[in-house]
Amino acid sequence: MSSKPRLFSGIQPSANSLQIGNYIGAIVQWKELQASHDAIFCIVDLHAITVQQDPTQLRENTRRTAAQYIAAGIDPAASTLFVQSHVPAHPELAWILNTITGFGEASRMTQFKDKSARQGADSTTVGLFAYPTLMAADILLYQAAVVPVGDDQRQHVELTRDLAGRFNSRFGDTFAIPEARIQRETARIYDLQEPTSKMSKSASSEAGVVWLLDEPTVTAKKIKSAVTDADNDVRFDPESKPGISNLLTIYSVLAGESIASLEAEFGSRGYGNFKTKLADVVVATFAPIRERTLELLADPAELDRVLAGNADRAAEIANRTLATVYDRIGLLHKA
Ligand code: AQP
Repeated sequence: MSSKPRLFSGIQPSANSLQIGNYIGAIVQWKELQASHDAIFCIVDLHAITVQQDPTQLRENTRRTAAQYIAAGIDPAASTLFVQSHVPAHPELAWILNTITGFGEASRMTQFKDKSARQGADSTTVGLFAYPTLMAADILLYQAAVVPVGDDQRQHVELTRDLAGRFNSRFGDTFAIPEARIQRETARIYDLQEPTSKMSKSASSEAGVVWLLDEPTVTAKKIKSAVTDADNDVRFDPESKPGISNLLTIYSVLAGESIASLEAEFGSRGYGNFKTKLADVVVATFAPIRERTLELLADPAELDRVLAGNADRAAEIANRTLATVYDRIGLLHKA
């Protein structure tokens, strides 16, 4: 077993491309942490089906998500990169956790409240309500110490910690208590057309979302059409200048330059010049990832083989934890 701290994180294959918020909020951290951690990265397809998915599209999106992880720099030989539904211990542990989760505490999850409000009561499922306990199972099965996520997932990791502590005190020490790791400055990338809403795969309008697999010309056009305020001063002020502040964050992460130095460089030279340079930076980052993704997708059998081998590695760890859990709660061993 590795002596490095264990890390777990995942992304839903809920669209045919990731968006740059997923990259900046999650994958950038994953890449930094994969050398110093025993890292497990999951494509959480069972989470994706908590909202309606087209079956053919879901299968395709799952491969596309895997290919984007690898193309963006996740190494499936060094880290464990697998598809959630390939390891049945995930929904099995989630069921156990459902039985120690209060209805009230699950009802307080803001992501559920937001998504269910957007969808309306009739299309909101029990699966969406139980999303956080499945996420807790994902993390706890691997005894993960660290969970790098964007800010929107903070509350789910808190619930995971509560459930782990509750299980441990009721049934004896079983789970490691994980820590969320949230990069504060990049925790939330906002929609380019609605800079007070999080950029999201399920956004209602395409124009505000930059997809990793967008053609470079499309990416550049979206950046240049991003909503900004009228005063033309490139300054970081999320309260009164959310649009330009969001663009500064994106520029800073992708170019590895501080916000202060970008303000000094672009300050009063106007938004047009800044947006043109930012479009170049974004295209330079994502064009090679896009090309590599398309290459990987050209050989789906090889991709499936890599995912299957990684799922076996993941299942070995997950099944050990699940067996301990079943034993602790008193389920009868099969003879
Ligand atoms: N806008 C964002 N800024 C920073 N981080 C973000 N993440 C998502 N959007 C942003 C981070 O990406 C990881 C995986 O997200 P997910 O796909 O599991 O679920 P999500 O957070 O609900 O992402 P989306 O894109 O909004 O998907 P849909 O629309 O399907 O719900 C997480 O670490 C998340 O914090």
